[in-house]
Amino acid sequence: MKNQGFVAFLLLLISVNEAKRLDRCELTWFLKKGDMDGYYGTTIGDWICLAFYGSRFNTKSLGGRNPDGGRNYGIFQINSRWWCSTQKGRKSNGCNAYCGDFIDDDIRDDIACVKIIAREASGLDAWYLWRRNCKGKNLSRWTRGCEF
Ligand SMILES: *[C@@H]1O[C@H](CO)[C@@H](O)[C@H](O)[C@H]1NC(C)=O
Ligand SMILES: [Ca+2]
Repeated sequence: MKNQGFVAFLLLLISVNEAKRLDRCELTWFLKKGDMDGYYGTTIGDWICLAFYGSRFNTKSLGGRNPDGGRNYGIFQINSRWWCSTQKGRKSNGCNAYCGDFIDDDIRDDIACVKIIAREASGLDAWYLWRRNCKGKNLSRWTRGCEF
């Protein structure tokens, strides 16, 4: 695990600065680590693009009420109507998760959940934000310059 030092470094940076906003390359690193590159036909660029338009990379982003009654949580804007429970401490819905865990600084569980969503929906079509802003676009700029 030669990357462990780097993770510790990132976590330290995050906690020291109480930063809620990841930078684009940090997010790329977490996505690659989560094996998101090519996952159900998706690319890293798709996920970065979604995170940008959904939250501006803010891990604590919480959206307003959706027409379906849910709210969108965190950097990937996960909808509580379908994927997590808003009841404190209770884990339920598609990701068997508590929505509050999607607005903390640790995005690994968020990534695990969006993988479930991508698997069930065969990609990112579940996200209106992605369909409107990212689908069919040239996404190379989202990962440019981010090599680890
Ligand atoms: C996407 O844009 C980049 C740079 O802007 C370009 O090099 C690349 O060829 C484009 N890809 C496609 C499929 O158009
Ligand atoms: Ca989280």
